[in-house]
Amino acid sequence: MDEKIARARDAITRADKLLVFTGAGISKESGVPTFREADGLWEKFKAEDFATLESFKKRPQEVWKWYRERRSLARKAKPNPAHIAVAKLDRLHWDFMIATQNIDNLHRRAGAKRVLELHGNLLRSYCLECGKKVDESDADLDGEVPICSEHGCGGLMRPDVVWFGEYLDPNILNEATRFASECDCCIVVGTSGLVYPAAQLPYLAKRNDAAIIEINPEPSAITGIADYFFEGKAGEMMPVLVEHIKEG
Ligand code: BJW
Ligand code: ZN
Repeated sequence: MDEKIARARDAITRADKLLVFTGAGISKESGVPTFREADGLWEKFKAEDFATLESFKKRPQEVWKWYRERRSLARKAKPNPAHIAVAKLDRLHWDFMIATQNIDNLHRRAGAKRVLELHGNLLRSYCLECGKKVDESDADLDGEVPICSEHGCGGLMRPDVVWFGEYLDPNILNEATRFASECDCCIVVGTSGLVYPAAQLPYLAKRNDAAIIEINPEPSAITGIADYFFEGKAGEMMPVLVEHIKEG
């Protein structure tokens, strides 16, 4: 194990271009639930009832209630040692990027600056009619479905997240794709690797001969291409990997 840790650390330190790709598992130790585990969100809430535009248009009140609860949880949650270790890499590494599928804002709250939010941000909303974006406070009217405040618009506001069947922001996806295709080390933390196009990022990195390091308590769809798989919790393993890498 120690030898494996040393080699993985070495791959991180030597990398000219370093990508960290994260999923819900990195925030689990902060109390934010994952999706596809036995106690995950999709166990209680059907994805097609809560994470599609069609369901939102049919039942905006119910979908908003779900997102408000998740907002409140995300606001109360604190970055855990894994987010903090990733933010340390952001400070130390000159050519670095986090591509996260998470919408909980915890990477930024841990101090990371270079973050690509592939699936949006829970704390923002946008208008279905005119596209106006607002932060949480503007759209957080108690219990009501928020309506656009743009003069004369009155459109329905929706959470600024990517639902199934929706395109990811092309600028963000392109930047993540380019970065992954050029990186020489990719650390994959806490994702089942089942949701596309995000899940293609480690494969693009692998195609560029990048070292793939994965942290997950369970094997994922990505484990097959991992050079170093650390079977464990992000909050325990990530700080170990980043230990000894010196702050500048
Ligand atoms: C720990 C831990 C600890 C536990 N430490 N780890 C190609 C092939 C097949 C299908 C498709 C394809 N291309 C597109 C699709 C369709 C679809 C898709 O991928 N479906 C698959 C599920 C089959 N993709 C889309 O629809 C995407 N859009 C798109 O492709 O547009 C083009 C298009 C347009 C029109 C028609 C067709 C295509 C959009 C996907 C959007 C995903 N949105 C969600 C919801 C976001 C909003 C919200 O949260 O409400 O994003 S779904 C959900 O899954 C969320 C997550 O970001 C995403 C990924 O989940 P993640 O993070 O991997 O979590 P889990 O729960 O799956 O895994 C957690 C992991 O953590 C586990 O492995 C645990 O073991 C581990 N863990 N504790 C470390 N302590
Ligand atoms: Zn509007």
